[in-house]
Amino acid sequence: MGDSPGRTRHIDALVVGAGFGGIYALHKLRNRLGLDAVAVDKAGGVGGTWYWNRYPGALSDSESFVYQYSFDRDLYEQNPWRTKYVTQPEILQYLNGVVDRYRLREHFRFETGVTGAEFDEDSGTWTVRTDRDLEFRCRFLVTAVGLLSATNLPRIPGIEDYRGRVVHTGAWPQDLDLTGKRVGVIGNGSTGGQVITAIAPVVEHLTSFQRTPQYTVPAGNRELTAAERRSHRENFEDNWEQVRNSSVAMGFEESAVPTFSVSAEERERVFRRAWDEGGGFRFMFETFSDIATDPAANEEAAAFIRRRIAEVVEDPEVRRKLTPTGVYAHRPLCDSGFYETFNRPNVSLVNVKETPIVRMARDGIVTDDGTVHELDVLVCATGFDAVDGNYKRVDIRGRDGKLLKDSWADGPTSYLGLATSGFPNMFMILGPNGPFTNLPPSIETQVDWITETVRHMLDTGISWMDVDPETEAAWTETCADIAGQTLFPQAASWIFGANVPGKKRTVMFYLGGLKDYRALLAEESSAAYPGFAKVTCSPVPAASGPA
Ligand code: FAD
Ligand code: NA7
Repeated sequence: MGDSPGRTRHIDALVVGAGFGGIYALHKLRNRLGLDAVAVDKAGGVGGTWYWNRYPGALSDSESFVYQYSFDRDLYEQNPWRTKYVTQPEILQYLNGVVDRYRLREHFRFETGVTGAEFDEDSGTWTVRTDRDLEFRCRFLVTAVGLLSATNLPRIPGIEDYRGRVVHTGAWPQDLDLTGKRVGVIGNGSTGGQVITAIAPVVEHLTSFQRTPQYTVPAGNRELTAAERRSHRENFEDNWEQVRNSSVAMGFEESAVPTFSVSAEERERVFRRAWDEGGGFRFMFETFSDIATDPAANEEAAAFIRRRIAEVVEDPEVRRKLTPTGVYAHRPLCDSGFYETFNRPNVSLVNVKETPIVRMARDGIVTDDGTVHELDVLVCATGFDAVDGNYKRVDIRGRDGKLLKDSWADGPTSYLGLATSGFPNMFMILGPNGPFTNLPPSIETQVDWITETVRHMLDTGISWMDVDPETEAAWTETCADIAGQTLFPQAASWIFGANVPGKKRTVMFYLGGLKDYRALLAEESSAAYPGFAKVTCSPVPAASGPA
């Protein structure tokens, strides 16, 4: 883009992030509103999650026909995905194709991290600093910084003495080949499950360090039949209508049948069919209506999975360590042979609650029974400082110089996951207390709403809009109320910020489903944004205006 060092670029809108959210936001702001919009990402290219997470086995757990954009039927029809789920290289290629198709590439700046942003009330503009000796002055700041993006690394004493390599799955080095190596993997969530299953056949030895056993069901990945692919294309409108009018937006009808309204034999049949067909969300939400809300129903599903583990895992001690006992209330997982992997002779399992990691030595991990687990590479599949992690790493100052970090000291909040009080014209994609769903349809919903809101401001001469603090507090309460009606808060997961040491446990999602969420957004915009204070500066700062 030919920016000279130290230059301030005056633009209409800055988008931060080049994942699903940032790409679509840039497309809408430039190609629909005709704004001078630029996007930056600290990554070296497009893709967000799918740029960073290049670990072996990286795969979507949303089904491919809904893990993509729906805003352009032609784009959808040209998409060549042939399997039930999609791999990281395929998604990365798809997103690069989207960027080229809509002529967006020249408007991205990569390897450019945003370090700070400050809002000026008088001019109604944001000044955004980067690590590149380049700053932006813009009216609209759209943050698409990712909710599973800021990596969470375990703090292990002596890590600096270790002479092997330490990697996080969310920052996977492109040159790493694990073939024939002794590899340790800390973590057994969605990512840990994928990487363990993928690398076990190629490494010399794999040691899996697990803190909490997980419930996971088969993914059932397979080639889609020609009839399925045709049906996805031909039923485009109906499928996406169904997705937008569902709760988790995964492309299936959520069950309305309570677990105990059917006989024990029927329950077994339904669970068995879901197990054989595959899919974590299907197992939790397509089988019965109350697995995520009723403890007894939840236990029925959990017991079914425990019985399958007992059938699969041969060694009684390994089986005991792999078998979860608590509530089934993490983000539902699916896998490509996770439990079977622990029958391999080159795979061992350490339960780090029973035998904690005490330190790292030159050659590997030392556990408190005195064992040195010798490792050439340590893989941390330890997840993310989810939702607000990337916001806390940037110095964002809103009205009266207030720091976002301080504003969120008791946990991140927002109105509708889109905006937070005191930070006018900063629109978040997948901000705190946004919908908990398959994410592309929620991202599209939010970007469409942001685009219409910006259009409204341009049309009506509003300079900036700021969420009313009471509206935000009410939304936080709504999200807490809904979460409280589910079993999800009972599991210590990233959904509630419970996975990072020292992080305050709090509600971070709207669990009311995409259908209701979309209705709330429509209400807010059709009533001319009652949840926001609106200010007109004099003179109104110039923007390019709608094309
Ligand atoms: P991201 O794709 O995370 O992009 C955010 C970008 O912002 C990053 O590239 C980052 O570098 C950049 N950024 C952050 N801070 C700054 C800064 N200060 N300056 C500059 N750039 C910055 N969701 C599903 O719905 N289904 C799935 O199957 C699924 N599978 C997943 C598998 C993995 C391994 C992971 C980690 C996540 C998965 N997700 C899944 C969630 C996934 O993150 C979303 O689906 C989606 O990709 C999010 O897009 P995004 O654009 O909002 O954020
Ligand atoms: P998750 O789901 O947060 O899983 C992280 C895993 O790492 C989990 O097993 C954790 O155990 C474990 N962990 C984290 N820190 C430690 C330490 N310090 N010691 C031992 N074990 C640790 O992250 P993922 O990347 O798997 O998945 C995140 C989302 O991305 C997923 O839901 C998909 O949407 C894609 P714990 O359970 O906390 O005891």
